[in-house]
Amino acid sequence: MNTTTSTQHPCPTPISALIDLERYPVDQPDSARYAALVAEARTTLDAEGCAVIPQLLHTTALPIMSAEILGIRPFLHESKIHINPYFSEGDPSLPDDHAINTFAERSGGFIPRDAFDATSAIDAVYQWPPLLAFIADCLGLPEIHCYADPLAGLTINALDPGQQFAWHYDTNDFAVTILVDEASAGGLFQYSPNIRSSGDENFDGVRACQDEDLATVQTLQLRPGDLQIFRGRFSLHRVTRVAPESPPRHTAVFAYTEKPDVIGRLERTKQLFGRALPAHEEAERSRARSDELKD
Ligand SMILES: O=C(O)CCC(=O)C(=O)O
Ligand SMILES: [Fe+2]
Repeated sequence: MNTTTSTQHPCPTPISALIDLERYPVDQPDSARYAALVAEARTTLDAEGCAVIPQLLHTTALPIMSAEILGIRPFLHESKIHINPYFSEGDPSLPDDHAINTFAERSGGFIPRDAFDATSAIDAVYQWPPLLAFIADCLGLPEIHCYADPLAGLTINALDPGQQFAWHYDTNDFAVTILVDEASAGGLFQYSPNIRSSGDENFDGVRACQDEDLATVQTLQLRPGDLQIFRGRFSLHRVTRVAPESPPRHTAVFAYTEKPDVIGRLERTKQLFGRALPAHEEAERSRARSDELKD
């Protein structure tokens, strides 16, 4: 595939210096190595709802991206709230100890899409067409698109020392994440693979996780530069509390959708970013949901 076309990203660092294309020839879909990578990712996605491409990024990309995040940290929207896994209100008609009525701390923040500079190296990786095609192949999808949401499409998830992201589901069917800055202690990504399905919320299984019964839970050993493909709509997950002595943990969250021009929910956007844009209000009015899940 020709990657030096007119659609080239304005990032001054070439993609070959950001992604380790020798180890991961994501721009050579006809190569045997590409086929092997896709087959391996599909196997672990099917079995566990999660695939990790270790060290997809060149180590030289990490200081560039860390510096970029520091530069846009003033745009961080921080909050400390108590959430249930569905980001919803409690339900007084259900018992107090029901999963829906069980809230835990979600502290931390997001740096929104509109904070990124046009020349961003993180954005260059997020938008690189061969990477999108590779991720779609891993997921068994014909194609994926950058999430058109003007705040949530590309975000940095920041967890400062003492912060945690409690058990929750994502609203996207899958999420793609790159750990950029790791915590020195705590800040572990944990998940319960496919704990719910579109027909079964499995509230008892969720409640067990909330009670720290981790029998169904896996802990990922992620390193900076690893790409994670994750089915977060069906797999309950969290990031454990970052230790007080740790540096902040930063992940780049690459949101993609199967269809183009998708925009996030109005209330959830306000909850996550403290604001919404007119595009969100407009989309809310014309929305027809494709499933009945609880967020
Ligand atoms: O920071 C991460 O590793 C992922 C956090 C997460 O679950 C999310 O942003 O929805
Ligand atoms: Fe999540």
